[in-house]
Amino acid sequence: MEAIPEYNCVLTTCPYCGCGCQYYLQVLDGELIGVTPCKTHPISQGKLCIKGWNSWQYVVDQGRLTKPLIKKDGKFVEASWDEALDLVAKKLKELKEKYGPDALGYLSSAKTTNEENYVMMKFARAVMGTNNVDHCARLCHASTVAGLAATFGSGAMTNSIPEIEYANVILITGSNTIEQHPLMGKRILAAKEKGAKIILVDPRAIQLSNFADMHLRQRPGTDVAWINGMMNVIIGEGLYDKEFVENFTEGFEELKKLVAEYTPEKVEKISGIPKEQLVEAARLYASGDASSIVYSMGITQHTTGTDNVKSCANLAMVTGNMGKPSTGVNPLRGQNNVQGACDLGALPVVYSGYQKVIDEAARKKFEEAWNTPNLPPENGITVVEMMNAAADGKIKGIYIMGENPMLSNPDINHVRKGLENLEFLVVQDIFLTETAELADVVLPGATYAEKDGTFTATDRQVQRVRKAIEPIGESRADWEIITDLANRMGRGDIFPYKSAKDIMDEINRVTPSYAGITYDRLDKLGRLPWPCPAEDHPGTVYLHKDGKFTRGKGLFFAVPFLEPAELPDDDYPLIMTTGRVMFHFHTGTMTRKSRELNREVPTGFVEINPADAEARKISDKDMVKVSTRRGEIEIPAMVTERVPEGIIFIPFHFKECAANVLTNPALDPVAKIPEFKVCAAQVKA
Ligand SMILES: Nc1nc2c(c(=O)[nH]1)N[C@H]1C(S)=C(S)[C@@H](COP(=O)(O)OP(=O)(O)OC[C@H]3O[C@@H](n4cnc5c(=O)[nH]c(N)nc54)[C@H](O)[C@@H]3O)O[C@H]1N2
Ligand SMILES: Nc1nc2c(c(=O)[nH]1)N[C@H]1C(S)=C(S)[C@@H](COP(=O)(O)OP(=O)(O)OC[C@H]3O[C@@H](n4cnc5c(=O)[nH]c(N)nc54)[C@H](O)[C@@H]3O)O[C@H]1N2
Ligand code: SF4
Ligand SMILES: [Mo]
Repeated sequence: MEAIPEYNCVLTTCPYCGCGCQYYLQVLDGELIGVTPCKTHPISQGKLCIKGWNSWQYVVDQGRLTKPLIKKDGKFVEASWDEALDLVAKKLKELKEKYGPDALGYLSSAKTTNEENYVMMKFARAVMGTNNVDHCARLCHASTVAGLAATFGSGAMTNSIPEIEYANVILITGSNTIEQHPLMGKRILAAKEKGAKIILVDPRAIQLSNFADMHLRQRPGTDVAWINGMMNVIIGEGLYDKEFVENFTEGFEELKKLVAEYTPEKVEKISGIPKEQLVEAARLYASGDASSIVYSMGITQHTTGTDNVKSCANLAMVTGNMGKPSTGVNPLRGQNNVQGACDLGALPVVYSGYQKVIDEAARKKFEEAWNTPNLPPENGITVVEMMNAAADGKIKGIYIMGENPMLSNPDINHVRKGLENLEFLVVQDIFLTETAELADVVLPGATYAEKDGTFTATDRQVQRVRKAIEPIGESRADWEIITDLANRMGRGDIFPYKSAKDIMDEINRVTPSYAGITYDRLDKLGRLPWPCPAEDHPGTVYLHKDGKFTRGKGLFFAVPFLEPAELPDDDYPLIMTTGRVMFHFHTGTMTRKSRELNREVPTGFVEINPADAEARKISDKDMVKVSTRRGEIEIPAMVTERVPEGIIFIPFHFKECAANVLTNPALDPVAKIPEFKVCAAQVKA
C-alpha cells in the first residue's frame, strides 16, 4: 500500500518586516510547500502581505548555499565544516594576536534570531575581546535609539500596532506604511474608517496619499523645520497640554523660545510647505485626544536623524500625547528582528537590555556571567566606521553574519575598497551575495524555517520562530555555527548551548527587560512585549504610562534646523532620495528569488518628474545615467508625478542599478547613521 503523505503546519513568524505577522509553514513529507495565515494572530488577523505569502520560496531556492566555501587562488572551493571552521578559528586568533582585538569587526544580523544575535555579540566581546559589533540598525533606526533614549529614556516604539486603529489623529512622516509595513498600514486604514484624520508629511506621493486628509510635501531633509513650525503654531495658539508639560517634562522654556523663530512663513521658505497647510496640520494634530506619530526612514536616515527624532518626541510631549493608548511616538522598525538585534546587544555600546559597556557595574556583571575578566571597557565602532577603518587599514578582519553591505551601505565603491583591503573576511549567509563573493570563507547559514528561536517585532513583542524542515544541504543554524567556533577557540565553557532555548535561558538571567520572556510562556501566550521583568509579569504594551517616563521626566530638546550634508548645485542640480518598493526587500537576496515578486517589479528605476524629464529629453522607460559625487549608474527612467520637480527617487534593491553607488556616506554625528535620504544628483539621457 502507498504511504499516506505526512502533512504538518508549523506556527512561526514572518522573516521580512517588523510588523511581526505569524503564519503556518506548510510541510508535506518534509518539504516546504507554502504558508497559511493565522486567523487568531493579533497583527495578521488571517491576512498577509504579498511578501509574507511568498516568504517560503527563497528557503527552497536552488541557489541556497549548501556547503562551506574556502577561497583558493581566487576561486571558491567546497570544504567540510571542520576545515572551514578550523581555518576561521586560526585566522581570527592570528589577527587578534598580531594586531590586537580592535583590529577585528563583527556584523550581526537583524534577519537572524534573538538567540543568534546574543551569541554573536557574546562571541565578539567575550571570545574576541572587542566591542566592534554592530548591525544594520545603524543604517536604519540608530537615530531613533539615540533620540528617544535621550528624550524618553527608552529608544523603542512607545505604543503597539493594534492600538493605532483607535487613534483619532495619525501623523505619518517618512514612512511609506502601506508598502513597507503593510499590516500596520491596514490598521491605519481601519482607523480612518472609524473616523480618524490622517496627516501625511512626505515629499513623494505614496499609496497613503490617496487616503490622507492632508498631504504636506516637504523638501527632503527639512523635517526639523516643519516640526518646529507646527510647535510654533501649537504653543503660539495655546493648543499645547500645559498640565502634561508642567507635571511630566523638563526643558520647555528653551523649546518655546526656539520654536518661536520658526514661523509658518519661515518654514515655508525652508521646506516648501505652504504656510496655511502647516497651520491647519498643527491645529489638527493638537486637536486629537489620541494623536499618534508614526515615522520611519524618512526621519531617521539623515545627518540630522537624531535631531529629527527628538523633534517628533517634542511634538508628542507638547500635546501630552504620551503614556496613553493609541498615542505616542511610533518608529516602525524595519527588519523582522531589528528590534531584537538591538535589544540583545548587537551594538558597539551596549550588552543585552541596553546595559552600557562603559558602565563599570554592567561590565562587572557580564564579566561574571561570562566568566571572562577584563571585558573591553570602551565603545566599539559602527558599521560605516568599520568599512572606513577597513579602507584605511585599521581593521584587518571582518566577520559578517546575514548582512550584505556591498549593496546596502552608502558609497559601495568605497565599501568594496574596504572589504578588498582586509586580510580576512568571513561571510555567513544563506546565499552567495555580492558581499560573500569577496570573502575568504563563506559559511552556509540555515533560514528561519530551518531553526528555532525568537524574533522581536517593532512593537517590542517577542514571538517564536519554529523549525519546520531540516536545514537544506549542510547549512546550519547561525547560533550553532558561532557556538561551534567558540568551542574551537577554547571557550566551550561559556558556549555550552545545545538548543536555542538554552540561549534564551541565559538571556533571561542577564537581561532585565527579557527576564520573564521564556519559551514556556511564549508557547502558551503566543507573544510577550518587553519590558517583562519577571515570569509573573504580563509584559508592557505601551511605555511611559501616566507620564512616568523611563528616564523620569520627558526631556525637551530645542533643536535648530540644519541643512543636509550635500545640497544641489550646478553640476548636481537634483535632490536624490532612496528607499523601497512593496515587492522587494533590501538587497533582493530573498525577494528576487520569487517569480511572483519579480513579475511585479523586475528591476530598478529612477522616479523623475515630467518637467525634469522633459528638460532632459527623457521619456518614460528610457535608460538614463544618474550620477553623484560618488559614482554613476544606468537605470530605466520612470517619468511620474510621484516625485515633485527637482527631486528623484531610486529604490536600493537592485544590484544592476544599485542606488548605493550614488549615496552620501556622511554620518549623523551622534547616531552615525548615513544620509540615505538626501544627496545631490544629476540625470542625463
Ligand atoms: N517591501 C519592503 N518592506 C520593507 C523593507 C523593504 O526593503 N521592502 N524594509 C524594511 C526596513 S529594514 C525598513 S527600515 C522599513 C523602512 O520603511 P520606510 O521608511 O517606510 O521606507 P522608505 O522607502 O525607506 O522611506 C519612507 C518614506 O520616506 C520618504 N522620504 C524621503 N525623504 C524624506 C525626508 O527627507 N523626510 C521625510 N519625512 N520623508 C522622506 C519617502 O518618500 C518614503 O515614502 O521597511 C521595512 N519593510
Ligand atoms: N540607499 C539606501 N540604502 C539603504 C537604505 C535606504 O533606505 N536607502 N536602508 C537601510 C536599511 S533601513 C537597512 S535595515 C539596511 C539593510 O541592509 P542589510 O541587512 O545589509 O540588507 P539585507 O539584504 O537585509 O541583508 C540581509 C542578508 O541576510 C541574509 N539572510 C537572511 N536570512 C538569514 C539567516 O537566517 N541567516 C544568515 N546568516 N543570513 C540570512 C540575506 O540573504 C541577506 O544577504 O539597508 C540600508 N541601506
Ligand atoms: S506585513 Fe511584514 S510581517 Fe506581515 S506578512 Fe508582510 S512582510 Fe511579513
Ligand atoms: Mo531598516
